[in-house]
Amino acid sequence: MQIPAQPFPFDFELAHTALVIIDMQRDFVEPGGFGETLGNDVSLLQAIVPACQGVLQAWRVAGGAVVHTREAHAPDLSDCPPAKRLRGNPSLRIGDAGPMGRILVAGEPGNQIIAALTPEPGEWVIDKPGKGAFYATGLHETLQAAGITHLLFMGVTTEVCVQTSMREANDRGYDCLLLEDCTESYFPHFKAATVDMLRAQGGIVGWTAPSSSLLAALA
Ligand code: C5J
Repeated sequence: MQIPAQPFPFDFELAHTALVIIDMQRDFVEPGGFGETLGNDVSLLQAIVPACQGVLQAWRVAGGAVVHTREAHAPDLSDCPPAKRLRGNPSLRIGDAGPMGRILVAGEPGNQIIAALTPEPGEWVIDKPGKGAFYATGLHETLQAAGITHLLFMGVTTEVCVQTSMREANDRGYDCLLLEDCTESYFPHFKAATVDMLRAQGGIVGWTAPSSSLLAALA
């Protein structure tokens, strides 16, 4: 398959490509979670949910592999360095009790993927303690074992966990494409800058394309 993309068309084989959905969990998208404790307007992120849903549905129908990630820490916070927990002045820190349970802790209501994108049996769900999906997760080994060479990214937030994961993937040899309308930031100018820089210099980190290009190829 080939889809129009920037900086040039993106070629991929369905059998060797995974859709990677970064951190579409209640902690970031709904009020009362980690995103809001940092002072952010989470409604900005809710705008991409229909586009993400459309891509996920089409990808499932096509039979492509799906990875869902969650930024999640163990209940004893043994995988949360103090440098992360103590940074800044949030209204609640990681591990504190909030309206959706303990902030950014695995198994809590706020840590679940939003209902619109609930993982289906057979899809990979990766809990990651860092911003990048490849740090301390075993994701690379899982993808290698499945023969995955190409990754399509969507999710939040563009300049933090999405960008970090895409850079990690690029360094590990994956060809990566970011679906522009399926990612969002609490800071729209950060999203715009990230999309620009990922595909600059001949696709130094990867490609970007609107989801309509992928949907047209899958139709
Ligand atoms: C952040 C993320 N923004 N999923 N996490 O802290 O991007």
